[in-house]
Amino acid sequence: MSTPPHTVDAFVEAFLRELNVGQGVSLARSSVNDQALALARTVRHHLMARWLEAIATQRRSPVKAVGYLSAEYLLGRQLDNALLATDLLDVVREGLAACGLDLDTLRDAELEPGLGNGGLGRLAACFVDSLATMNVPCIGYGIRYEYGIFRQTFVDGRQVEQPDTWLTLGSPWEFPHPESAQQVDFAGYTETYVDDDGQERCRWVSGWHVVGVPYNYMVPGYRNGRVNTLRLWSARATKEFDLEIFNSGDYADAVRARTFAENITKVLYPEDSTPQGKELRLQQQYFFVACSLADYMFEVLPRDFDMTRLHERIVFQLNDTHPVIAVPEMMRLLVDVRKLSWDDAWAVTQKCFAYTCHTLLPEALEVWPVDLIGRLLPRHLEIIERINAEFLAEVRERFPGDELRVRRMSIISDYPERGVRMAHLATVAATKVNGVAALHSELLRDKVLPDFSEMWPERFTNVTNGVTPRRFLKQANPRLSDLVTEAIGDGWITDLDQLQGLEPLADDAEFRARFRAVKRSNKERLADLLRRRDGYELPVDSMLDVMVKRLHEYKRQSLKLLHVVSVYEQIVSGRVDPASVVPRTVVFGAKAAPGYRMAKETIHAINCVSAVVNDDPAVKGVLSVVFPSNYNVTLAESLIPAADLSEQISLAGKEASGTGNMKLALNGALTIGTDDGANVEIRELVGDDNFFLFGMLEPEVATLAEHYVPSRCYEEDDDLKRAIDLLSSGAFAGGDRTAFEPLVSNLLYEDRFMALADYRSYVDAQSRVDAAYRDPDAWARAAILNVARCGFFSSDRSMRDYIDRIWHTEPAPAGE
Ligand code: 26Y
Repeated sequence: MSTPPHTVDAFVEAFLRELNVGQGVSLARSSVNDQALALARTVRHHLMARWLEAIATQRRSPVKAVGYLSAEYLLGRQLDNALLATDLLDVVREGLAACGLDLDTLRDAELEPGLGNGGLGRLAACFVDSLATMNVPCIGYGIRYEYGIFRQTFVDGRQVEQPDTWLTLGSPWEFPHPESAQQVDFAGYTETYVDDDGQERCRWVSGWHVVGVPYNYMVPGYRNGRVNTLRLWSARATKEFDLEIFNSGDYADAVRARTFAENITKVLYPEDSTPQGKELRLQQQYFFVACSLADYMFEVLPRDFDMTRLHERIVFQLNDTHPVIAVPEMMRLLVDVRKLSWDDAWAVTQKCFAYTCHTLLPEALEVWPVDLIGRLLPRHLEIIERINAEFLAEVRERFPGDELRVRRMSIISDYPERGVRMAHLATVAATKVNGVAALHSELLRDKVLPDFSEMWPERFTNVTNGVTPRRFLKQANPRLSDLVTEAIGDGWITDLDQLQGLEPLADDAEFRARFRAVKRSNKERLADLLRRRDGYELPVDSMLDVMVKRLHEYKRQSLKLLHVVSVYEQIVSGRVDPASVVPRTVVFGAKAAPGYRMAKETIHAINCVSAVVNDDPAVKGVLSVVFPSNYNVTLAESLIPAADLSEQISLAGKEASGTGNMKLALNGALTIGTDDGANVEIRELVGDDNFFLFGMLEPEVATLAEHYVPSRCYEEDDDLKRAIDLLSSGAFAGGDRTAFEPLVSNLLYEDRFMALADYRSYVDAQSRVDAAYRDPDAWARAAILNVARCGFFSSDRSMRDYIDRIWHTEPAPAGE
């Protein structure tokens, strides 16, 4: 199969054929959805030949591949990415115009696959993009949720969740492969038996099973001829089950069982920090991991492959603890199915996994009740118990007589109930354990897993996160991309360090003027979008102050809100002359986990404040607050290029890395931030003069935590007191003094994440921001330096780090 020609005529012909033959409509009668689907299918043709070639080459002359195991991939829209990778943008735009159609309209018809919650899922998407661009063989394995992250709407300022029905209008980017389905067993019991060689072995007699059908997605490299595969699994009832439907009298019961099977991949859990220990989530985790390992070990590899050499052909990266059940599953496949000895199996298994931790919050570490694992995966529990017994023997040998340490390190905890600590299991099995930013990796070593790092110091490492410059600069910010390319050529797209070439231009007045014009036009583009989408009037002349990320107490959206209320209060109380204030538009974008009460209260408070502030003539032209609903990748792509100020204000020591901080800096926003996560590295690179640092450092946080009394901050700071009093006064809630009571008492009497302690330092830093913004030319200079110095945050660099220090894989040109 050869690549179709890149001409407008050839495109039009192919597109009309897809419309007629694929969608079954004429151009004249076609809907926008018909046109969008036909367009997607036309574009994907251009990737097919390369895709098949990459698969064939890997089969012919296999090199070690990466198996990225992630329960989430927050992909974002596919069309633009495919147009970029194939360099078809101009041809398609012109071809569609010749058919009387508009590319932007069709683009907007695509519903993004939101198969992730936030940072971790988007990181996985950036990583597979980079690996394809770097020509590294990789299969991304995950779950094809029928409903992705919920669609957020606001009703009376409160978040209301709606199901994300992303598949209903058709999904042209996926290829189902029912013939490659895998069976996945659950429940039942285990028994021992003696095999033909007289060996005692274990057999798992399962209670029920489902099948996993793979759906393949193309992951195109950037104009390099490689297309990797993302394989997402969907659960179905089995064939036997279909027969049972005919044979059994109880048809309705049988159909219910079918629904039960398909429930496993029905919906993405919208929590992203506190695991609920839900059985269905464990089913999801085991389901996708079992499908993926069997797929790689028994389908991708030749049937007779010598499994003692498995690590020469694959390394599985565990994206947080969600896929860690893969460890006992690999042991089961090797020992029970492939009949390796326990020791041989453990030796390979230990070489096949590496583990990335994405958190520092103790409550975010997954612990599965032993009872639940025993009931759902009885054989896996036995395997985990044996791994643990052997591991603890090793601990006792290293640290004789230290039973407290043994208790701390055990994979199985006793309290509050018996549970399997998935982070411990991952650490025991992995060749490497990494955090996602320098500070995080240090804290991971010293505070989260100190006993493990003492035992195996060489196992711990850091890989600072990154973001793909293709989607988040080239595609999202075409104007800035063009300006950059005009100045330094287009090598930066695959070698982001080249942005350093912009440094001298920060001192070039004409370049600064053009940079400012780009920002301005990005704001206009955003204003158009928000007008259509949410009915907001975005003041394009004001500073765009952006805080976009999941809603979490540790991220401290409430601190940003206190700043907004303070500015408002100072103006309406007459203490500050509005004419002296730098005009600002504060943009929030955030989803809250549906069961996270305080997060939802914060959303409500932001919306209420926004309604009053935006309607008050006293602050008109000076302060406004916009909170577009349903922040997602698509919205991020419009918002980030328009931002002037990036809010990265988590309590020091709580944000593992952050990646929005990188995207914003790369698009020329200056950061106001704490010394947390990757902010630390951003500040080191861009320089103190081009970053607004505030707040306690992590060690100060740890000290203050011992005697913190938030109400004292309130008593001692008049501005803070006025802001909180105004919030409590009913002024933002039609006179209702109780409206924000939960939020306010939480801040005054608990404030787990010390927003009040950092308030003074934060508002002072905001005054420095205002002062800097008053000099637009100096601001532009600092913004350009941010762009020039953020090349390090390319996910290509992250992948290089994983390749060199963890995976030891090699790039392999596809199609040779
Ligand atoms: C177990 C379940 C409740 C769960 C589901 C999703 C737990 C966590 C998550 C997602 C976590 C996440 O997105 N973490 C973020 O990962 C980013 C990529 O490494 C980091 O930049 C960010 O700091 C971290 O919060």
